[in-house]
Amino acid sequence: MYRIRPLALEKSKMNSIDFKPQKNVRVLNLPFPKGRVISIGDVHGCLEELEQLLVKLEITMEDCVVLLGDLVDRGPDSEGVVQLVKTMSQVGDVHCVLGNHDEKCVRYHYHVLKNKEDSKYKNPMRCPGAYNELSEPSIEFLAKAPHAIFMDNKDTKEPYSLCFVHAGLSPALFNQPASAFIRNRHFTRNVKNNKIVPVKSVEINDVWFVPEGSHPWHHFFNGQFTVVYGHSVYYSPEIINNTIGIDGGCCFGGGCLRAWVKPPVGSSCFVEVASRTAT
Ligand SMILES: [Mn+2]
Repeated sequence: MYRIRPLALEKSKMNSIDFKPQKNVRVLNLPFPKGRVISIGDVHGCLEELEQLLVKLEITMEDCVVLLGDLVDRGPDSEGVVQLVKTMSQVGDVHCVLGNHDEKCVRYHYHVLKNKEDSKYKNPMRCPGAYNELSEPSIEFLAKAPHAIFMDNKDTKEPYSLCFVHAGLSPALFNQPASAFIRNRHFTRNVKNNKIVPVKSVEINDVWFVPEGSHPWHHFFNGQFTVVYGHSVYYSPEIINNTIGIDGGCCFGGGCLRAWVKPPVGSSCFVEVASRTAT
């Protein structure tokens, strides 16, 4: 049986900038493509919207497509989305970073496999929503997804380097643990030592609350490259401090599935399809 390590060790090659990933962080370095760089926000099982967006984008073999993770959960067809992305990645320059919902299914599966080996082993997790919909090959595909994808503009004519992550980068700490790439949200400045530290948000009746004086991670970001991320829903693109948040909340009613499109020359733009889910 295929063994899945939730966070497999892989040596990173991301040394050319001030970014030293920890050893269980998977970083994929990609060259800038000949064609466009196209990044797509959280799909969350919304297969129809993904298909519609791909048609609208008229993707060619020269384009590089990066999905920002959270392919699964919430929407109607998690397995269909993973299968489509997997097939695309086998034929074209198509990649996907790991999202927190994807990682949860992978981690749950790890415990299921341990339980199969030893029936006394108790799975400590609750079964994630999408887990029972997913085939084992799909879970294996998600398990291999990198935490970050980096395109270095060194020795190219590109004006900036690009980093793709699901949730974000710790503003003052690039050397962040694997879980931060897929869960980062709010930070605050610690008044005692002036350090920027993550804060916990609390969910009450579907509304998330954060302590006063905390801000999304990208408000503190000062990296010398552009970060494109998903995870936090913005009904119009969130562009601050070299960061671009593109999750349009497709799986929630009234949102959209959004792509950020950077052509080889000229300005970038956004392409959207409306969410099919009613509000
Ligand atoms: Mn997420």
